[in-house]
Amino acid sequence: MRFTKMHGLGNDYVYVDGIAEDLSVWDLTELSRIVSDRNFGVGSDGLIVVLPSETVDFRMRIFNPDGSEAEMCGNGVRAFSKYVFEHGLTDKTDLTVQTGAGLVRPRLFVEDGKVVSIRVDMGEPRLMRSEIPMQGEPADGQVVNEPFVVDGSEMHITCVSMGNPHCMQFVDDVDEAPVSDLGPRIENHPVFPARTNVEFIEVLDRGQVNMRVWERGAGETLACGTGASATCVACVLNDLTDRAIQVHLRGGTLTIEWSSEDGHIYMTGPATEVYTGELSDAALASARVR
Ligand code: ZDR
Repeated sequence: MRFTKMHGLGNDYVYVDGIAEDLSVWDLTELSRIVSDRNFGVGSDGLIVVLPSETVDFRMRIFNPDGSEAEMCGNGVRAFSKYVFEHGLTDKTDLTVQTGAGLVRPRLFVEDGKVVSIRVDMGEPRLMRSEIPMQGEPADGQVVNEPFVVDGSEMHITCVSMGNPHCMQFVDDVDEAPVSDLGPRIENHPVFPARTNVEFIEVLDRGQVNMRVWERGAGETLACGTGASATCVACVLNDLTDRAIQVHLRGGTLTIEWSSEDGHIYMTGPATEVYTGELSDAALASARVR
């Protein structure tokens, strides 16, 4: 199986072209566990599969390193767009991609045949508690700066869905934030029936924040595009920043805008191809279904 390793700000994924490869012989859950493993596999924050779509340009599926399938991935969809353009699957620079979170629309900025930056219309954030999804009342209300206790630790959380769930809190200093301690406990807390991604945000000024993320099914990663998008929404809902901000992540910076015109989130940032390789049958043996 051929694959391509790509990343957006160090949030890295193994890409497999499901248009060229017959993926029906593979269990994609197990395949993601294998390729994501940094010792026994390629090493990544998950597996992304490029698929044809009957209605729009392409379909993207994303699997976490633990094998769970997620709805959407912001860094992943930027790298996906670069992949399909530079590997000759399309010559369009305005794409529509079907994801588990609905349609997203990447715009590619190309110089000398290379995609140097991608701006993605991520659609509208979903703010209702039931849409996160999160248990509690009122199901049709927003979760903004709500008191929350995990194993005796008290905090205030703001929750937003970008098609995938995000639970955010504001901290004084992201370097001191208990990401690997609280992250997994919030991720797996029973009030989040689909589990959740967890973000720690330090507001620098009305136009910039630092953010660290604990990703559902993956652990701490260097960056998260849907998390940065949700962060912008959380900052605006708490009146801590303007609607267009720079989100500084461990792996670099994303520009996020929550448009007051159409209510959509626009995420802008780079993507990088690292290498293309071939996985051996022996490494993939446990993922073969026929
Ligand atoms: C896939 C994900 N771990 C989840 O389960 O929702 C979220 C990852 C999002 C990804 N890093 C991004 O949006 O860039």
